[in-house]
Amino acid sequence: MAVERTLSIIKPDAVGKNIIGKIYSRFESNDLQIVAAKMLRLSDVVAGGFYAEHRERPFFKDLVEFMTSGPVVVQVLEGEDAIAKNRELMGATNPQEAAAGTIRADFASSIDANAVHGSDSPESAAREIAYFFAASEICER
Ligand code: RTP
Ligand code: MG
Repeated sequence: MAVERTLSIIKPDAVGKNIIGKIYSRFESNDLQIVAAKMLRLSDVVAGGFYAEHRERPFFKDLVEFMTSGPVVVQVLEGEDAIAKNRELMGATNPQEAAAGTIRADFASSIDANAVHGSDSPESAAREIAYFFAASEICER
């Protein structure tokens, strides 16, 4: 296993539920370190560009509408096997299918309002980290 970085987003539903800290605790207690973080409101253009791979999917419009409905918290997580580990902590996309004890099983209410995003491959992680952070905004730990 190698030390990796992955891009994580706490989505508007979870920010609205005031559970940023609870989600950060999941990362920290599983040896993922937060090496960059910011809160922001995504515009349609920024949310659409982030999810560009889904542009032709039927849920794209709802996805962009949801991601722009309130502030999000965006962070870079670093640790051993960080990309797969974060996906495991998140659970399945649909919270009803997410394993017990995962972030989505515990905090998400629907496939749209599913609390968190996490990069799904090294290529996505590199692209998504660069989408939100300049190299100077990522802190060595
Ligand atoms: P994410 O990208 O947000 O981490 O989620 P994911 O990898 O688990 O799921 P992905 O397939 O990349 O889909 C991105 C987001 O689009 C919404 N979605 N809705 N209605 C649907 O069938 C559907 N499928 C996906 C979800 O909010 C998902 O997180
Ligand atoms: Mg995805």
